[in-house]
Amino acid sequence: MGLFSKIKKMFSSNEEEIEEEELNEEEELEEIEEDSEETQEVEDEFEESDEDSEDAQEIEEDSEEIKEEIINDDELEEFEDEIKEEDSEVLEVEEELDNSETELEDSKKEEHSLSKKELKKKKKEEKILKKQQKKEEKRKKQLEEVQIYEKGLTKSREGFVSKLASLTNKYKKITDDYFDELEETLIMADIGVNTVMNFMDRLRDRVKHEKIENTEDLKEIIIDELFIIYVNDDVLVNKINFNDNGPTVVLFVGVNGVGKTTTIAKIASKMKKEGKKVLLVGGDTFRAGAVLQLEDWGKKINVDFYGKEQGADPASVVFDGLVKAKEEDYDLVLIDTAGRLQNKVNLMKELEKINRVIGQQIEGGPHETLLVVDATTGQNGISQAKSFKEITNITGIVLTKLDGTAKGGIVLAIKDEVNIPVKYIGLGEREDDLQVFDIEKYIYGLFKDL
Ligand SMILES: Nc1nc2c(ncn2[C@@H]2O[C@H](COP(=O)(O)OP(=O)(O)OP(=O)(O)O)[C@@H](O)[C@H]2O)c(=O)[nH]1
Ligand SMILES: [Mg+2]
Repeated sequence: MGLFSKIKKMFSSNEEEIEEEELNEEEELEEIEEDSEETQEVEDEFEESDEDSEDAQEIEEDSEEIKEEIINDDELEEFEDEIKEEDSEVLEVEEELDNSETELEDSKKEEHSLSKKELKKKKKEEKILKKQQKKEEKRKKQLEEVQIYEKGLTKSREGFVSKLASLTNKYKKITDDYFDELEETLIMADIGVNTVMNFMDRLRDRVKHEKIENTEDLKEIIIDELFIIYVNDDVLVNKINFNDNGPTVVLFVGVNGVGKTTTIAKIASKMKKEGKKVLLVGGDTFRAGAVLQLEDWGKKINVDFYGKEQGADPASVVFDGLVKAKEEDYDLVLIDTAGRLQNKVNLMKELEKINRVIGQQIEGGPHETLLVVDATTGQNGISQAKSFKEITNITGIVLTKLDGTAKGGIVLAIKDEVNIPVKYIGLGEREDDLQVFDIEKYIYGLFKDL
């Protein structure tokens, strides 16, 4: 089975699995109910034994009375027989009493072990319930995430994916013309010329070796090969590298207008929801209004902000912000920077200075330097990634505005040509429109209709 088939199966078979599990859990619950019926029976028996012992007590009291009467009246002989009878009755009752006492003990023991059993079952019941709730939440979250990908990638799906589909319809058989048009379609989708060239070579090889003739049979192989471009033997790291000893510092870089400030707000909002104490630092003192924009976001999402006036030295803002972060025990510091400096040398010097200050203040910092790239700028975005990689150590990419482009292929190109993992994707302008990048959900969201 191809990779894509596996992914598709994973997301769509989720429901069946859950139904089966729910059936199993129902059976377990029935068992528990049967057990508690058993407990009730033993409890009833226990009550009956109690009644028996009350009877025996009464008889004993009676015989005491009779004995007293006899002594008082001195009519021993007359009552001798009666006494004997009574005595044997008492003996019988005593025997019965003994029996019921051992029975009582037995049932007490049973009752004890059953109540233990009962307790265990109860705990199990609670555990099952909790498990069910957790599973339900997880399923809902996954479904929601997949839907967000599907929605955010609508334009790309309608763009190059539907072109791919019509290509399959147009050429039933694989021909040179088909390959040419496929190549063109992929380049138009911003996968990047180099990536497409390598991809086409691999595809031609597979067609030859696996003797594939129909374009229909090639569809899934195309998706698998695109997937392979991204994964490319690497361990996929989409997680933020958190600092265990003190605040984690994340620096955001990128040219102007790509979505740095918005992304910082989105990540801050997400991390706050996860329980982290977050500080925003307004390191973009270059552009008028930039400091205020970040401060406003802070107010909106209820996250603290540190900043100075426009024109202040960004490195000094960062310095003071980190002093505050250490003193007040922040978990996460997100630093905004200016994208627009007069030239590359200036930008490089500025970033070097900021990096130095961070490293001096917090060991191992910055723990991440995320380059923000606007997906709608296509190949220009790839060039930006290449330039930034030369001037500073980029650890991950945030690809914004994927909701606004029909060229979702840039995700594949950026990984293949720049070899930096995409860690987050932006799928809208609101604070919730951010997703941790997941290649499987991405591929599913893109090709589910193919
Ligand atoms: N549709 C869409 N719009 C986005 C996304 N991310 C950011 N934007 C919009 O892009 C515009 C620029 O975003 P900013 O966050 O100000 O970009 P910036 O990189 O900080 O810009 P400068 O501070 O000028 O360098 C704003 O209008 C945002 O709402 C996204 O994922 N999808
Ligand atoms: Mg900004």
